[in-house]
Amino acid sequence: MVQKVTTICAPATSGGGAIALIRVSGPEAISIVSDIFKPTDNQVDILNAKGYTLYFGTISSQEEFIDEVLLSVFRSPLSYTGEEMAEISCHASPFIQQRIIEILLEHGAETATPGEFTQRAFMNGKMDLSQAEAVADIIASDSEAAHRLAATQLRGGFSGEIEKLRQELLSFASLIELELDFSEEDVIFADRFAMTETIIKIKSLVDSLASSFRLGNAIKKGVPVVIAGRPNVGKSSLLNVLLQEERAIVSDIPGTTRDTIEEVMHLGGLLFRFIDTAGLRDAILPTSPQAGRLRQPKVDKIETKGIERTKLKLENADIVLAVAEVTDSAAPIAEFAASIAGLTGNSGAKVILVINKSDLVSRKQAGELKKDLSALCSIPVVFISAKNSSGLEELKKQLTDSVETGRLKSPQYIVTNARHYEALKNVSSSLQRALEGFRDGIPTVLIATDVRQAIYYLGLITGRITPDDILGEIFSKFCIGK
Ligand SMILES: Nc1nc2c(ncn2[C@@H]2O[C@H](COP(=O)(O)OP(=O)(O)OP(=O)(O)O)[C@@H](O)[C@H]2O)c(=O)[nH]1
Ligand SMILES: [Mg+2]
Repeated sequence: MVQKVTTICAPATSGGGAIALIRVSGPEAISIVSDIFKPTDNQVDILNAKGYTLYFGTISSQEEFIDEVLLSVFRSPLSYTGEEMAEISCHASPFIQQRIIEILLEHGAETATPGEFTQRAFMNGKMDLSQAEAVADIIASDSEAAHRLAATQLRGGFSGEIEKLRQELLSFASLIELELDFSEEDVIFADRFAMTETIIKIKSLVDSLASSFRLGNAIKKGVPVVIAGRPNVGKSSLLNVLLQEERAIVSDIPGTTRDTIEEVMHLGGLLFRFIDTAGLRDAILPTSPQAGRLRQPKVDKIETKGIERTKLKLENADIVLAVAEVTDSAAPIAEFAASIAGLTGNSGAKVILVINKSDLVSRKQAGELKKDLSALCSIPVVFISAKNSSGLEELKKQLTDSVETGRLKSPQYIVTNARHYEALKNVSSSLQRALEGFRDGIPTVLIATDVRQAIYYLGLITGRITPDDILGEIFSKFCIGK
């Protein structure tokens, strides 16, 4: 039985402002709205209004005047959802909005579920799945880079790339399927060498897309920057001076910060997520010869937990600011930086060595330390004073330079969505199996299964899973004559 399509309504704007928008979509949208809306111009007939027209009038319920509003009419299929639609712009009083929704419900509309307008737009072919997902991303985008990625996806840039790959694999699969159809005659349509080449090419594109997820995700949620170092070196002071607010407690007692503290900040059109951590003691940085040099009060249970969290954050960091003090000498600082890099696991995080408290030494001393450090370690070194706010511009530059912004020039090749990432990984492993199949001389029918799997996973991204596609390809390209 075909389910009856309902007419849905919901406010499209969130609280605040002067004007609010209420959306109505579905087969009865115009007739329901015409029941409750009285145009100021009494010549106007809303029931027969054309699409893309706008009317001024009032909304009332029986004798109760609710509001003066503007009514926009959209006719199917030229609307956001593809259905008949009306949009009511009313005054933004929560009471007015609530009353209008109630009246719409009394006249036969139903309340929309979250995302239902966009879901209908997808169902009616107004956009594919990845574009529908981008609608949510563009609403949530809060930095220039996140907006650019969501906007590209919304306009179909990413879907376009996926669709190209899918089409290539479809042609490929159709050749293999043809061979299977003609298996008794033992014909070979597809050149094995060319096929392997194509699969290698597609797989490397898919892998490159999947590898962009780290950047895409960081841009969407904020690039995680972990501030780590021994107790008392000024990690919390650095967080505060970057944020320009007293966010974390600072004191001269080592072990002040127990928990991790996260705050976001925009730099150069990117969102960064700074994570201040509990200081790491020598037990965790075993290579340091400095043990015993610092005042080391007994580490309690809470601090131990904090340190565990620091380690966890280090494993998931994109960038680590390894903070040390200017009064230390070059060798132990370099060893400390190496230990921090070791704690980042296999995450491939970029480590920037930050030498704090540069106000405590002369320029000459700082210069010498810098020279010694550059001989000992190859990571970038920035001298700052959290106390005097000096060196911060250089640090910010290092931070933005650490993000592969070059990749942002081709936003259609950046994956921001975990679902897409999972699908791409599945595409890659299916293609890997197909390649191994060719290499090991596996029967074509099994290789075809792997290729079909890859097509299926690519189709999951854009929402175009249609096994009939393969047949369509065969008949459109080959005139077999029967
Ligand atoms: N002279 C000088 N002192 C600083 C600077 N930055 C921080 N301090 C001082 O160093 C001490 C420790 O600072 P915090 O920011 O609490 O250090 P932390 O690394 O967060 O310490 P824990 O949370 O205990 O690991 C405080 O007394 C700060 O005032 C600086 O640039 N110059
Ligand atoms: Mg601290």
